[in-house]
Amino acid sequence: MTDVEPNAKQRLLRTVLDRFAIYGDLESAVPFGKGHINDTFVSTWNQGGTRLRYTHQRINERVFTRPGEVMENILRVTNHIRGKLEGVGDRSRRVLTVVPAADGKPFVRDAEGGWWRSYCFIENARGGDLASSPEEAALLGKSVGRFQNQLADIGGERLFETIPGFHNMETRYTRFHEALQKNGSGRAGGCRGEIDFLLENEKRGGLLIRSLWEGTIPERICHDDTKMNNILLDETTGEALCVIDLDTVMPGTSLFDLGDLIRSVATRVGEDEQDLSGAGFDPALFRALVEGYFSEARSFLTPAEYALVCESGRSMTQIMALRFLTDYLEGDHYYHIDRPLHNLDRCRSQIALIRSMDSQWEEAEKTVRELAPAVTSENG
Ligand code: ADP
Ligand code: GN1
Ligand code: MG
Repeated sequence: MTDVEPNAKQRLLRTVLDRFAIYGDLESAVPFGKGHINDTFVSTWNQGGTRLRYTHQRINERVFTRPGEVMENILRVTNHIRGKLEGVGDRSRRVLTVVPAADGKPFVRDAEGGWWRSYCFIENARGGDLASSPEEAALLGKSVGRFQNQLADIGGERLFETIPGFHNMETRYTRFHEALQKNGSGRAGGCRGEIDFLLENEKRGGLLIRSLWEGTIPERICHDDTKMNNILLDETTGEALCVIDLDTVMPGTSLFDLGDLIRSVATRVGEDEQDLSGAGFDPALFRALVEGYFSEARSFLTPAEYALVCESGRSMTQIMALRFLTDYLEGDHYYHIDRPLHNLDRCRSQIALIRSMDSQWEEAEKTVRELAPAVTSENG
């Protein structure tokens, strides 16, 4: 919510919540989670003596300029996955459930024109910022491979591109160059090393998107924001339960998702870490992650996709370094930040990860060759 005082915020939230088709008495509604983009809240209701929780999000309209299209995509995707989970006992913990408004729409518009949506809260689940073991990394990889697999046959109209050019390295660089030239925040002088690193890597970073444009790798429905924190794990069993944060599900390449997983899972420190002494690429987590992902994605991956696995990790790490630094140079308008240098710190952690990937490149390529199954002619 915008610059309104806390009580007004609470009042606005309650008016919005009243308009969803949720029964019972509202007990509380509080901010929740660590997402960088939307405003997320969790509410607790007493429904005939049983306590139930829901998630509510005000969609960030500076980022998603067509929220109606975002919700259309999300409904199609969640309905399709739900169909695949027919007969699975805790289906509503394995796919997000959109709670409609009282008028049947999948959103509510507030008095300021804001767009709100609600989901059933997935209980007894947690997100995370760092993989705790290779076993966990494997489960995370498997969950994203499964997610892509579930959506492979969605059919119908092409999904909306909710952020056009989201992972387009070339337009991201254009914006970076503009930010550098303007230097509106006056911060460029203090991050010359990071700027130079990104400039040196500009051409290589475009390999993934160019492969997609040239048709070397196929277009697929992908999630586009598969950092670890967007996958909920079962608190009790540790199983990767549900891929959430579906605003960016749209056509892209499978490697955007695998690359973002490599960036956030096969790493020794999280993107927010300021002490980079222990930073680096973790080959054991990488092996487990990729093996878990392949176990689900082998039915569709092509040789050209296998060949770009390591490059996908490097490229997605680079695009995040670039976006964090661009936001820093532009004055921190995009990502939620907790401290003045937060975006610069994030850029630094990503660059440290790329340097470490580069120093272990051959070994990582060898791992992929060992794990990639002999690809059948249908996939090739
Ligand atoms: P953002 O786009 O801002 O990252 P997310 O959709 O990722 O927003 O939601 C922010 C956080 O809220 C998630 O990381 C997760 O911890 C929590 N969350 C979102 N939806 C649910 C849900 N249905 N059940 C439980 N937790 C949720
Ligand atoms: C944002 O929404 P969230 O916090 O899950 C961003 C991703 C970045 C990520 C970095 C729509 O993800 O692209 O990788 O921050 N999402 C959007 O933490 O820009
Ligand atoms: Mg998120």
